[in-house]
Amino acid sequence: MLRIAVQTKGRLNEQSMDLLKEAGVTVSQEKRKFLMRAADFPAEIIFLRDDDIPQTVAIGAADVGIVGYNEVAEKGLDVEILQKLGFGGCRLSLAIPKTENYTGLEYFNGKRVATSYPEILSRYFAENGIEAEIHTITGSVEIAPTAGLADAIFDIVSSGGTLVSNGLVEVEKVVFSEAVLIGNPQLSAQKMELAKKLMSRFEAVRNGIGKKYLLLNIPAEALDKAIDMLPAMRSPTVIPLANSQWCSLQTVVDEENIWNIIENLKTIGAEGILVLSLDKIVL
Ligand code: PRT
Ligand code: ZN
Repeated sequence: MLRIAVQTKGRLNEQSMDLLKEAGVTVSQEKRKFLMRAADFPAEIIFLRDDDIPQTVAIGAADVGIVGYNEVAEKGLDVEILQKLGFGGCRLSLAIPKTENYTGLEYFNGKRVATSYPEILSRYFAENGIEAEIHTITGSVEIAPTAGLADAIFDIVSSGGTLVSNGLVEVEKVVFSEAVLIGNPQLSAQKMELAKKLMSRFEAVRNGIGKKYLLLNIPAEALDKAIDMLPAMRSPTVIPLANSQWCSLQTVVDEENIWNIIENLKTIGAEGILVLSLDKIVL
């Protein structure tokens, strides 16, 4: 049995639960409890605040967890990063009031910087020879300069809208983050087996994102041209049809190119084009 830590609520909860569900690890959404057994995989899900996930995994109270890399980097605990999960993308950046004239990193010498990530920031300043005062704040860091509590902030940025609405400008992007699967470094062989199974399912789900399955009929004489138009994962599947002058082509394509590909294929005689949704790709 693998115990998986997931954020109770907040930005990563929904996508973590969706990913688990797509990977065949489902719990009842109706009566949610702190600890829930999955119906279809030997796992249980423990719901926690994201700040507590690295420690819970480090001490082995959970075997693996889904959490932002920023939390893992800040806590500096003994956990393994098993897999990047491709959602929850953001960065930890330094920002200053937009009325200030930014002269480079040395600007921060002697300044007061408010943050919820003091460890990452003090490491970064130390590496770059900057001596600043770090003020640890939990909660709305972005209001600290206006409130007179700090000269600058070091905080999570994604769209940048929060900075703009607080009159701040991002001047240094320090750490790029996304949701990651972390694991206890001393997992038993049996738990490691389950964690690996989970990782390969996650990968299959991610491989399917933004992809479509394309099926079409093409005159045999245009087959080579059609294959050239298709960026297949290996090479497209070609199936002869009862009418020997035609064949069927099947392949996976990127969703964003789908209309160009279809229009190009039509110019060389493709017919009966089907575009199918695709859930998972196991490579
Ligand atoms: O209650 P709990 O402690 O579990 O949650 P939390 O409130 O500490 O974290 P939560 O749910 O806000 O975020 C969880 C994780 O999502 C973070 O640790 C990051 O890994 C990731 N993430 C991705 C973000 C953002 N994007 C993000 N934009 N976390 C926070 N923000 C904040 C940002 O600081 C800003 O104040 O959202 C605001 C909007 O950002 P902009 O730049 O889009 O305006
Ligand atoms: Zn938190």
